[in-house]
Amino acid sequence: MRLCDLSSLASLVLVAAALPPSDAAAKGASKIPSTHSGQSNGNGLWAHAYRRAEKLVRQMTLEEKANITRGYTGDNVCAGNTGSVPRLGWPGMCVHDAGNGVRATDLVNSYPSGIHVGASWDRNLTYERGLHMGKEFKAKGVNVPLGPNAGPLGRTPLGGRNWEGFSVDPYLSGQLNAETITGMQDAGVIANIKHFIANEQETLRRPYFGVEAVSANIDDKTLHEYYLWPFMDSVHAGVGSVMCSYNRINNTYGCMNDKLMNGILKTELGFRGFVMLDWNAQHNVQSANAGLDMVMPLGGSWGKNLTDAVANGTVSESRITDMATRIVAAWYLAGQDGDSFPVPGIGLKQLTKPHEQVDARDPASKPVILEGATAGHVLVKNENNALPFKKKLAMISVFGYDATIPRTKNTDILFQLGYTSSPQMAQAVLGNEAHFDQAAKGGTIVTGGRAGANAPSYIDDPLAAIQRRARKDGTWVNWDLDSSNPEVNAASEACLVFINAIATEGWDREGLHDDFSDGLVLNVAANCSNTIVVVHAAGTRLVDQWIEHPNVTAAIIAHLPGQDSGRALVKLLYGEANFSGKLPYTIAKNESDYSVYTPCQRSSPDDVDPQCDFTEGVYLDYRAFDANNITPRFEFGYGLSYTSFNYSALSIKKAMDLRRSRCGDDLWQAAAQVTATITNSGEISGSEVAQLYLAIPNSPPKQLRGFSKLFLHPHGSGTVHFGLTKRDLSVWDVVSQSWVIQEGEYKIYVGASSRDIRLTGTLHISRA
Ligand SMILES: *[C@@H]1O[C@H](CO)[C@@H](O)[C@H](O)[C@H]1NC(C)=O
Ligand SMILES: *[C@@H]1O[C@H](CO)[C@@H](O)[C@H](O)[C@H]1NC(C)=O
Ligand SMILES: *[C@@H]1O[C@H](CO)[C@@H](O)[C@H](O)[C@H]1NC(C)=O
Ligand SMILES: *[C@@H]1O[C@H](CO)[C@@H](O)[C@H](O)[C@H]1NC(C)=O
Ligand SMILES: *[C@@H]1O[C@H](CO)[C@@H](O)[C@H](O)[C@H]1NC(C)=O
Ligand SMILES: *[C@@H]1O[C@H](CO)[C@@H](O)[C@H](O)[C@H]1NC(C)=O
Ligand SMILES: *[C@@H]1O[C@H](CO)[C@@H](O)[C@H](O)[C@H]1NC(C)=O
Ligand SMILES: *[C@@H]1O[C@H](CO)[C@@H](O)[C@H](O)[C@H]1NC(C)=O
Ligand SMILES: *[C@@H]1O[C@H](CO)[C@@H](O)[C@H](O)[C@H]1NC(C)=O
Ligand SMILES: CC(=O)N[C@H]1CO[C@H](CO)[C@@H](O)[C@@H]1O
Repeated sequence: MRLCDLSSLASLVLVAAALPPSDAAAKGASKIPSTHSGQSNGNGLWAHAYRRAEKLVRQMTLEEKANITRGYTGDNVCAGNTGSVPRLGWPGMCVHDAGNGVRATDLVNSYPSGIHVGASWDRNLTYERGLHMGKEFKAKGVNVPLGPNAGPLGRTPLGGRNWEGFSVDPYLSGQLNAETITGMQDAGVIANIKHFIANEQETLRRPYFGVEAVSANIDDKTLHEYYLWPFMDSVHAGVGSVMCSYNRINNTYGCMNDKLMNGILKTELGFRGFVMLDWNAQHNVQSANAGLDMVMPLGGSWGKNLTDAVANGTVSESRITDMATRIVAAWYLAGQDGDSFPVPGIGLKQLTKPHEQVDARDPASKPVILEGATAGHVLVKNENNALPFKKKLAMISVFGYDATIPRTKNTDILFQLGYTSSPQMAQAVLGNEAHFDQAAKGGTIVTGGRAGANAPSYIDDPLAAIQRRARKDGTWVNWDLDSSNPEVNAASEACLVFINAIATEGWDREGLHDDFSDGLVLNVAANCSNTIVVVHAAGTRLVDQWIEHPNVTAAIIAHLPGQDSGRALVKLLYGEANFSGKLPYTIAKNESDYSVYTPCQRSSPDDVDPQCDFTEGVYLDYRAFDANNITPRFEFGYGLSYTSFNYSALSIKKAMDLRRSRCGDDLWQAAAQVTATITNSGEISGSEVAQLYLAIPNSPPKQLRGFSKLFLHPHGSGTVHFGLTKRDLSVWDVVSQSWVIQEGEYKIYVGASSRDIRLTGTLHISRA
């Protein structure tokens, strides 16, 4: 990944100006704090892993090499098991779901889901979550956890899997995916970034009944600047494996796509690990030539076909050697060769049969789970000092199906017993057999459905946590979780209404709000002047039916907190913890405000070749709201706090070496350093997520290119640092097939959200 400007970047000069001018230039020279991500692309580590892998693979026969590129049924419930090489003692690998903890087993923890982590904008917590989840996968004998997720990003807000990823914004997604990958691989497992690429909808995601999967038709510039961007960060972070996707891109299936797997991923990005098939995705023996390295879940005749293909010259033996080497190199990279790695799949036995208890939980992960649960809550409305509560409430009322625990924790046992892909399956996964439409009405949700989900140790639900607090404070608690028009005790000091919006792999959502839940909120608000709405949301959830109601004094988008949901919420309600989450997507006033709303459909009932043209380019979410001048309800990056923050002293310093930029330079080299001073101007301590948006010439009005989270005591101040790399300033040039920095004026915006800009400056890039 190199920078290349054919029109002689050598003579470009960068001039920085902060407006208004500030005296903070001296401070601006301070070093960008190191984060876990982006330390290196692991080149040194890969080189070492490759030397060892080549040595081992050299001893394998063709049949043995082909054997480790395919799946087998094991005596476990791993989503897949690779072949092994018993003759050389290579044990094979267990590959397994996924997103917020180890799926389909017991004695594990349920961490906040991707969207919740995205709302935290917290690099450190994201790394810690990856590390602690990774350790649980390792303890269970999982070599390759099937995550994290950089696609779907969320082209349509209805996307059934958007919640598995961190954000619709490629920069935020890329940063948090890199942290997660580094954390997981530091724990000794091989991260798997998925789904490569443009897996943006569940509708028509796979070929069925003679209808091909949808073809995502994306131009080269959009591909690079949007959908590929977080995969670049993932490769840079040294990710060991990539999962190719079910859909077609420009009419060629993801797992058969030479241009994407060989051309872009392995050659352009320099990915050195292995590409794994999404389960039963379209492929053939030519897929090996196109860059596919491993087939899942079962190989069937794949291994034999590969060896036959070598015999008849369709696939070269060196390609098979490369496939095996990539797989074994990733295994060495993660340190799985030593004695410390358990027998693959050891902790993933059928739960309904006698099995050893393999407890993967480490008490050290408790603060990571609780802080993670807290950090992804976003306060979007707070009037009349509704929150935080004063120390003791005399009476509180709780309403809504989402306040309490589902009746059954049957989570993944049903999955193991062979439940198939259906909405009923999703209900079962969530313990919500009773209802499934847009809301899961059988109980609180702490995750979305299917492959991205896992079973929690326990669910600390909101009502249980409220009751614990009530015992301490002597609060009288009323509740009615069933009625859509409940009676309200007029002496209630606060009425909490819990609703949700569910989503699951396999289906796109039918809408972004449901009448039952909205009606419930309105009915409570009609009779309670302090109505506080809590929305557990597996994706974007519109609030316009009630957000302006004068009795709705506060609203919290609580996302998908994982098993510590209730405890985290109650700490926030009572001010023991302080809101700092910000939306990693835009909440519109109306569905029709999104530049893309509906997933692509077949053009007619006879259409067997569905096409989806990504004609909107990079104009999605806030990029489109900004460009089209549409006022959202709550913009990207928005979130309230119990305190307030002042921004001052913007400083923009060019990195000395930009002047000397040449074709071939490292894209990750520093181009400019931006700093600002943030002051907690309120009376409550709290964290602020300061955001940097860049206006790149010939691009959307603003694009996120930096964020920094800072904890401040009342009246305290601190400096936020944003390091802009050459890549951050670049656009993809289709003609030269390279990243280029254009001449011109680059506006720099630093603020509390994408529309709450507090400081503005410019970078001028011009010929010397
Ligand atoms: C291929 O892998 C399977 C499953 O691990 C193993 O049983 C078999 O012996 C392997 N075949 C060879 C040729 O090593
Ligand atoms: C898809 O087609 C567009 C339009 O021809 C082209 O710009 C782009 O490079 C193609 N991408 C892939 C991966 O084939
Ligand atoms: C192997 O080849 C046969 C014959 O071409 C084909 O039917 C089968 O699907 C192939 N198996 C795999 C796993 O690709
Ligand atoms: C070579 O073998 C592969 C695997 O059996 C098969 O798919 C392919 O059609 C064969 N090609 C030729 C030219 O025989
Ligand atoms: C990172 O997060 C962990 C876990 O929450 C915490 O213990 C640690 O202090 C944090 N480190 C920094 C530098 O914030
Ligand atoms: C607000 O709640 C009070 C009851 O506490 C009720 O009298 C009033 O009508 C409500 N306001 C609206 C606009 O519904
Ligand atoms: C969006 O507008 C349509 C048509 O006016 C309306 O039916 C719908 O309720 C609106 N959605 C929201 C969330 O207000
Ligand atoms: C913060 O900014 C506001 C408005 O700009 C100003 O009134 C206030 O004095 C500032 N507070 C601090 C601590 O700088
Ligand atoms: C939240 O703010 C309150 C009031 O300043 C403070 O007592 C508490 O320690 C803060 N909690 C956290 C987790 O920062
Ligand atoms: C149970 C109860 O008091 N419901 C009332 C809520 O408010 C509406 C509108 O004011 C009344 O019609 C209900 O009777």
